[in-house]
Amino acid sequence: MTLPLDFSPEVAEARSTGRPIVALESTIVTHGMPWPQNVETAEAVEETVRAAGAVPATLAVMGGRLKIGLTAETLRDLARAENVAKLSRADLAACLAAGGTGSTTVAATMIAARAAEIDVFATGGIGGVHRGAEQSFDISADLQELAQTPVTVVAAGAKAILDLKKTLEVLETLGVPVIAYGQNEFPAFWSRSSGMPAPLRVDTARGIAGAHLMRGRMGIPGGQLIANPIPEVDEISAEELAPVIAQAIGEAEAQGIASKDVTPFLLSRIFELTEGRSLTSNIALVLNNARLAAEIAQEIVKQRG
Ligand code: PSU
Repeated sequence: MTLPLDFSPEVAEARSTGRPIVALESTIVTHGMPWPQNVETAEAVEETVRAAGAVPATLAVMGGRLKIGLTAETLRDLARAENVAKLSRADLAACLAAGGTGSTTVAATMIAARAAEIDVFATGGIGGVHRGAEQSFDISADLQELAQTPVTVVAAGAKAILDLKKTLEVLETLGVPVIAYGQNEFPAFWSRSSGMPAPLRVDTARGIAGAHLMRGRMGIPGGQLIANPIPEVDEISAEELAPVIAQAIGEAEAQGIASKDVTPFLLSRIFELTEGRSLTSNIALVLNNARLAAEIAQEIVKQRG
């Protein structure tokens, strides 16, 4: 039985001509940003990938089909829809089998990208170990996915709402290469600095592509996390954000927000508490990641020969 994959005309064309493709996720659209900035950002991210010389493939599940590349109209419908399922490794197959619709998180997008033979994926920030995980056990499935699925994920680090130290520890345990791009420090999503060194540093797309291909040749399962710091002009300092994040987390606890709802709740509260500045930064960092992902995708095509 073949997989229920539908390639958009643009992606199908890129596949047949061997052009570089960058996968993009859809949970950031349905759960990560408010309307209409969510669709505006998704369109700008696709344009950025094109301008940087690759082809964008935004992934989502629609009516039991895994869409590899969405039309502008479908993207708009998805961005506007309410109560869309947020799919991860655990529920992606069940949703497809039931003919359902849902957006893909980092974990689900990695699985889908691999099924569609796409090597590189750009997002904002991966999920990770939530603060207080020693009590709640709340750890994103994104980390396990990075350990299993051979896709290079470009993100601005892990979201600063998380416990970044524990997130790095788990990534180390799982053997996931965490590569900071162009700096020694692991970036903290809205800020360039987390106070923690990244385990690895690579300064070129060429080097990142080379490491990706070497892992494949060696048969090492799993992907790479490329931690690309937000541009300086767009960052919000960690000191400024700390009390805002603490307040949002306090409210989430008081309201009993749990599991998949935690990250969307925190992002939306931080948006309100910073009067929209966190969203402006989030958009800037996603565009920055899209550019780097397009360069890496091109390098992979070049080096594969
Ligand atoms: N990047 C963003 N905003 C987001 C996400 C990434 O800038 O909303 C999404 C991704 O889909 C990621 C998810 O997989 O947040 C993490 O959710 P959780 O912590 O529930 O695993």
